[in-house]
Amino acid sequence: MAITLFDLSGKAGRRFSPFGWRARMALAHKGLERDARVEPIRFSDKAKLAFSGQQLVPVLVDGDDVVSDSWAIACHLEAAYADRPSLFGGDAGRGMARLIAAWVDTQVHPRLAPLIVADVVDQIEPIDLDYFRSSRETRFGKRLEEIRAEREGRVDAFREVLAPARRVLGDQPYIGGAAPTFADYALFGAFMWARGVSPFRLLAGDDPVHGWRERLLDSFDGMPRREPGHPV
Ligand SMILES: N[C@@H](CCC(=O)N[C@@H](CS)C(=O)NCC(=O)O)C(=O)O
Repeated sequence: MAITLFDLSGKAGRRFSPFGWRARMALAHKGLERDARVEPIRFSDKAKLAFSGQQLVPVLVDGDDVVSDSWAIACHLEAAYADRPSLFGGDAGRGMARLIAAWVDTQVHPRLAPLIVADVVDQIEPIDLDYFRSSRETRFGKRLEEIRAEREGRVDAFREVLAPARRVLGDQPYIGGAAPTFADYALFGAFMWARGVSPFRLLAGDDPVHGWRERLLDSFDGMPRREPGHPV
């Protein structure tokens, strides 16, 4: 069955959506990423998503199924490709992956966004610049340049919010245990967003989260590392 992933796209097709990365890693986990067609969606292209009944990427089209929202995409893949490696490791794992995704959405992304959002303008097409600047300056209540100027003072808060992951990853290679699950991809998406747009250094080299990120960059034959991005 033909699979298409509608994913956010910047300059030269650079893919940096954290939620797009969750979906992309989930496809890779199921062995489907290589053959999936990618439909790049710029911020100004969102009318192309009208068929999905909403305006956000990622959207997965799998045969007759149209699935939007990265969590719904993971659940769809888990059900539709149940004979392939599990994304959750059962119902209990699914519940915990959902908690991790919710933690990333509500705690990690809000602390990460101010560190990197101003750099997105260098990675998007000119046609998207006005929309991006005005939507983000409204969201943050200040100019992108002001947000960037404050980031050195905010990086500690970002590192602190990773404390639960740091404690676990000091003892085991992945949040999922010996191998990654969707819980790992939920957090990893945040780092792929950052890597795709910003040279700002987020993690110290001796942070267990740094080592975990390295392992995931090398996963699936280095697929994430091959994506253009800043050194991390
Ligand atoms: N809950 C959704 C969130 C999707 C989302 O926020 N996507 C962003 C890209 S990271 C988007 O489409 N933004 C469009 C915009 O900002 O105009 C998911 O998990 O997929």
